[in-house]
Amino acid sequence: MKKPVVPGVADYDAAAGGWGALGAVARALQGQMAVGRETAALRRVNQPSGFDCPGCAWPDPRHTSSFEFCENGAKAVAWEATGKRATAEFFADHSLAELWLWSDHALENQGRLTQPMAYDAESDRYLAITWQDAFDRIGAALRALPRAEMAEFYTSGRTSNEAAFLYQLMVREFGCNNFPDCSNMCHEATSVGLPASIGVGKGTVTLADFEHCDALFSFGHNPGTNHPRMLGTLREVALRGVPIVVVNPLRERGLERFVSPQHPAEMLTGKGTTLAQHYYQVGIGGDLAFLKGMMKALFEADAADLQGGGTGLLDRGFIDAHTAGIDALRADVQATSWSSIEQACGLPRTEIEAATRLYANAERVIFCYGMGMTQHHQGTHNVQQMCNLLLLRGNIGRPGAGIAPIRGHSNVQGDRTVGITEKPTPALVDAIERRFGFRFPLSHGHDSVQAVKAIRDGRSRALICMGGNLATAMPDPEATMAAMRKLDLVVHVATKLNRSHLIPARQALLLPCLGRTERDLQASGLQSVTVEDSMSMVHASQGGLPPASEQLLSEPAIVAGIAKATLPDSRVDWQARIDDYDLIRDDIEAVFPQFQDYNQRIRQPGGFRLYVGASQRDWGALGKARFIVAPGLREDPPAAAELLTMTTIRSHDQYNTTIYGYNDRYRGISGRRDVVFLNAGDLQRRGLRHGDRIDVQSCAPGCDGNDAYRVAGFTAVEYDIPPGSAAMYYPEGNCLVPLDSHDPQSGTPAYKSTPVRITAAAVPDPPAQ
Ligand SMILES: Nc1nc2c(c(=O)[nH]1)N[C@H]1C(S)=C(S)[C@@H](COP(=O)(O)OP(=O)(O)OC[C@H]3O[C@@H](n4cnc5c(=O)[nH]c(N)nc54)[C@H](O)[C@@H]3O)O[C@H]1N2
Ligand SMILES: Nc1nc2c(c(=O)[nH]1)N[C@H]1C(S)=C(S)[C@@H](COP(=O)(O)OP(=O)(O)OC[C@H]3O[C@@H](n4cnc5c(=O)[nH]c(N)nc54)[C@H](O)[C@@H]3O)O[C@H]1N2
Ligand SMILES: [Mo]
Repeated sequence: MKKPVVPGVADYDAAAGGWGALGAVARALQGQMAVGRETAALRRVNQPSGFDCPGCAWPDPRHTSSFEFCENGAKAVAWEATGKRATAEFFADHSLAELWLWSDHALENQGRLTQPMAYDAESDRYLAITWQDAFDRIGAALRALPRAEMAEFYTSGRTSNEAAFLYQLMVREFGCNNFPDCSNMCHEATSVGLPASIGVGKGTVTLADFEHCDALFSFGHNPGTNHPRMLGTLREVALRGVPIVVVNPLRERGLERFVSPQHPAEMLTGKGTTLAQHYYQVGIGGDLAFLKGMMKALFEADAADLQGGGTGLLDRGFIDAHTAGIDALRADVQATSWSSIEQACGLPRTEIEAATRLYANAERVIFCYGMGMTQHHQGTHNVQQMCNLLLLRGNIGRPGAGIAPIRGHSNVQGDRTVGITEKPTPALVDAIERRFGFRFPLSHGHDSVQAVKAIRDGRSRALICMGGNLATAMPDPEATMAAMRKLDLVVHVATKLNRSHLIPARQALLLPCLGRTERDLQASGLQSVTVEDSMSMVHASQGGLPPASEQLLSEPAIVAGIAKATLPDSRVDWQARIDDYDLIRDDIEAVFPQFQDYNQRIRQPGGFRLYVGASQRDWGALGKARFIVAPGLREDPPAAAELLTMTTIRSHDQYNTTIYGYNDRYRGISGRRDVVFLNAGDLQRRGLRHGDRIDVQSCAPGCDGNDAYRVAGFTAVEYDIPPGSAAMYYPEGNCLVPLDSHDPQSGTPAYKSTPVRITAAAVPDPPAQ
């Protein structure tokens, strides 16, 4: 039967990249009224003397000499370097009640914030104030709290090492460890899972390893959209004839075929490079079962090989010398039946065995993964089962092999390295005391979910946000937003207006900061900041554009302003550090010895790599790497037979909660985001057709029947997705996810697996115009 024609929905047949990508960049620049500002900025992105691209955390090649083309990096730069401004006049013209009705796209598209503002309840507007007034108000409100732990300090991962270090220093001197962080919603399962497995919470590979691997597995991430520069690396891997194996419920074009804009021949012919030739469409949340299936197949093939007189498929020398726990793992895997594995992942044993052969036939293997693995109830276990599989063949700690969590925000990893953590170690407490002469409490603070709950329950009364859009990014926006309205103080340090800023507390302040692209001039001259990418490379970033407004302060300067107003007896000379960021780097080096010679080493082009023990088979305090058993096959709430499992994903035209536009080119969607991707059979069984309007009811524990956890009037799109699985965009789908739905180990919200009921829309189609 022919599919009905649905506005804004079509099949996309072309490769990723190519002219489509170039055209999209041109449109993005035009849309931001390019006045030479953005194009000038683009020439400096990821250059040795330029700024770090705020687009993603994929590393730069060593030879950062030529302009590396990336469509979504260009969008991120154009969006920040825009000529548009959200001025005091703009805020005088619009009440918050009115702005609330604007779309997320329209809010940010108003342009850069230009001066500090405070909320005035009487007029329901933000009014301009001076910086000193802003700092004084924050200081007074924080000092008025009965206890330091009644404040929450959020960080979004664009914050530089220097700003993040000063921020945590201020919060610690203030006396608390409440550090909700975007990382808690992102790769926290990595930060909790990897240390228990391999002794360090970071990936073990570098870019050079991609030149030596013999197979590359991609689990649950979409580089064509979210890390487009990675496609260049995948292309080179594919051209070496190395198999790329994808485990993902959706067929993602960016993983299948790529036309490289850096290669004229590909651009002229439009004939791209085939990337993944092996694609395993697991059901959403089926990864744990799939990984256990691969281990089961590997153990079985190993036994057969030994029986046939071979030496086996496991790396026994490595396992004996470097690991503990294989017997328990083997027992668990053997006790798990093939039929239960097949049922839980939705793929037949034969396919799992084929994937295992690809793995076992390769000498050196890299596993890359993203949010499709971490944002589940079993996020931590997913990460650890990938480690198990790698360890079984000695694929950690040697060239061409390893685990590669693909991080999100461009400095989310660095922020954690320099102390943004709600769980401080005694070593950190001691090091801060040695350097600054004060001690802070060891007691654990709040992560993101705990912070929102503390605010909801009135245990926390103040919230400071260093960037981000917490209310929209968190699950359960209703609960989160209602909680935020009850605060005494909320402060947002931001570049652009977003929905979180429209939720005023008793006092609300909106403080505009410099972006990565802009010149940061302080008393000692032009400053650089530093960032750490997904592969633990630390390098400098220096903006070159004139600031969007004369009134902008840098993030470090804003932290220092707040600190001075909050801590009149501070042990830290805040101003000296703002005058010269080298002093902040000296502090970082003193507190975290792995940054030795920090100021020298970041002056080398390309920067330096932080020590990652597991890359050297140094397992740190663990002594040995651990095989870790995950109980069962699925920890996400089971979707009863009549329900589907919903995941939430990024479109090609967004950066998290920043909506650049309404197209999702590689999935064939244009001009809209109100869609739900569904399997043809699932549509049919519900008497629905491609293009029908539908309602989505969350059936997570406690949500069924509650309208707050419901999305109404979206459009069904028949898509190549396994039966039982469904997908919609983030943040539109966030209201389906209750606050309690998270990985119990890491607290990562389970954004990627909510049981839902899909029905024809209760409210009929709007009448035709
Ligand atoms: N342009 C752009 N770049 C970005 C971002 C952005 O929004 N826009 N965001 C940044 C951030 S903060 C992050 S964390 C990264 C995110 O980058 P990704 O990790 O790629 O993020 P997502 O789009 O959420 O989706 C991940 C993939 O997981 C798959 N998936 C969904 N559920 C499952 C599942 O149960 N199992 C498996 N195996 N796969 C599943 C989806 O089909 C999708 O292909 O990108 C960063 N870079
Ligand atoms: N349903 C669902 N929800 C999710 C996810 C998902 O996959 N599905 N993914 C989660 C993930 S991985 C993440 S990381 C979070 C993201 O959560 P956040 O990091 O909180 O959100 P962003 O959308 O990245 O924040 C955008 C805002 O950051 C501000 N900003 C931009 N640049 C700068 C800067 O240089 N400095 C400062 N101070 N501010 C700046 C701008 O004001 C902009 O409006 O969302 C999470 N939420
Ligand atoms: Mo993220």
